[in-house]
Amino acid sequence: MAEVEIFSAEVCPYAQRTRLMLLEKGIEHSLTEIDLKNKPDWFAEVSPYSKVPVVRRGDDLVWESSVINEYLEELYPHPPLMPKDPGRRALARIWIDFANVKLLPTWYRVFLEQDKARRAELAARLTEYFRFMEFEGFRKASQGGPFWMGKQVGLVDLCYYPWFERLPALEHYRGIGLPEDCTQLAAWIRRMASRESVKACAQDAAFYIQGYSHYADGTEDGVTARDMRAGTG
Ligand SMILES: N[C@@H](CCC(=O)N[C@@H](CS)C(=O)NCC(=O)O)C(=O)O
Repeated sequence: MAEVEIFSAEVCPYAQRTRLMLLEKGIEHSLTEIDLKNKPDWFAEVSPYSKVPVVRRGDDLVWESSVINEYLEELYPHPPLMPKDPGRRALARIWIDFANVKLLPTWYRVFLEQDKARRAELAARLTEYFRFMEFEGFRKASQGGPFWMGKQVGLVDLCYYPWFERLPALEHYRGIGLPEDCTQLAAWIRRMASRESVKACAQDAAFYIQGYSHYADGTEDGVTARDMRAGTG
């Protein structure tokens, strides 16, 4: 029996963050797929927020993808996916926080918002965030390296990439793409897409376009959509 167990869902970008982490580290694990539209009764016992991902290891039950990935980084330090220097570690955490607190709530609200004027405001904010990531984030933090924190792939790359695999759904439903001047982010997406870990759990555009249809027509009523609408996601 594998030491680490992940409760996951194929559609879920947060779970993909942790699946990428397990693959990049080569951590042996077992995966239990949760049908988010029909969660088993026992799921409440392992997931206090009723969300994936959750990781179980011995007596440890850990949820929240960013917390899980740092937990795994501490337990399995090789290969290191965080910089050594405290200042650079802090910078990595700032960008992970930016994803969680700014980018992703706006991303989901652009899908969920049915009012066109409010949606246009959110779309403008999302585009501004993409540029901020390119010019204040990637270009500075990477110090000329191919990945977010430099030479090696790291936690920040794994934290953002799943949403960039889903960009075709954003373009399809909301006509929003990566701005043309975000050239380094565009190259980083291609670089990430060619990694073995990414290929091992990638899905195509059609899968995501189908997966986001209920977000786009406003009928999605899962815990995540409710949290994002309420500003608590
Ligand atoms: N902040 C959480 C978010 C996890 C999350 O929202 N997962 C979604 C799937 S992508 C989920 O399980 N939602 C349950 C539901 O919608 O009912 C994390 O980082 O792990």
